[in-house]
Amino acid sequence: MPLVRASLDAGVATLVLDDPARRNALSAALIGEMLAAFERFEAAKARAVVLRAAPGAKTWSAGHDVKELPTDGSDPLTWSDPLRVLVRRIEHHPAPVIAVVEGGAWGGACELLMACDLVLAAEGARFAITPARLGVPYNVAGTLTFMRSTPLPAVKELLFRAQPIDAARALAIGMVNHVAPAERLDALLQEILGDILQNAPLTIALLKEEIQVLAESHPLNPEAFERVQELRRRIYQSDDYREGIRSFLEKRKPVFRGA
Ligand code: YXS
Repeated sequence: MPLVRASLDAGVATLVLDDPARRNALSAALIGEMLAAFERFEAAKARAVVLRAAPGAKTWSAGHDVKELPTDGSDPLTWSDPLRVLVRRIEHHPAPVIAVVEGGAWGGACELLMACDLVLAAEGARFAITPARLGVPYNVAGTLTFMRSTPLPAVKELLFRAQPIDAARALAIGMVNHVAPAERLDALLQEILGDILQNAPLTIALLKEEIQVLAESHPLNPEAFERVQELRRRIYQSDDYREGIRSFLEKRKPVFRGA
């Protein structure tokens, strides 16, 4: 049973997350199907990609598949982690990726949205960035994705509180481009696609890549990077990290002890 539905119509690709039983958790299997779809979209020279869940979904995506987060002391968010691969694929896809969000976007799903070029949210959509809720030491590139798309005070509040915010608040802090009633989202999407499809695709692809390259250009001292990686290692090898994952699997609140 496919976990995503991919289609291409009049130059516009659509990718629908379709694993409702697991609330569209970004498992390696689901992400593998998304990556294959992006390859097909690029080969077909799709002028835009629309990324959405099934209309009316209560959860857009529950984020990284918690059941795939390692508790053996290895880094849970490495360069080759499927979510990291997907974020980079979207950031460098040579056409606009437009997310249409209904329901909740949790944790890594928020990073996925921030990697998209535009985000259209239904009024009932909610957004939560949750590493602190699970005790996960988010990785440097992922944190930079958050920082690039939302002002620091808002990012810190989202990260420290790990609580969902509504679409109005997400719009106010610049996390999403537009908020509309769910029944108006498709009309808004068509308006935006209509403008994009009238413009030069090569120029749009170049502008997107220029912005990405400039946004990624970050003078990070190797010593500082290694120090942060050491801090992360202490966390993913901590009791708190194991407790965070265990509490999720046991469907109970975590008890963090700072060790
Ligand atoms: O118990 P069964 O087998 O029916 O499965 C349940 C959940 O275990 C499963 N599920 C997930 N499985 C793996 N990874 C997930 N992230 C995940 N989320 C849910 O889906 C089945 C239905 O879940 P249930 O009963 O809770 O559904 P609900 O409708 O009552 O609630 C939907 C949610 C999304 C509000 C709830 O499932 C939830 O809070 N999920 C976790 C959201 C979250 O904290 N995501 C962050 C994942 S970790 C991540 O993205 C980053 C690494 S980080 O943490 O650093 O941001």
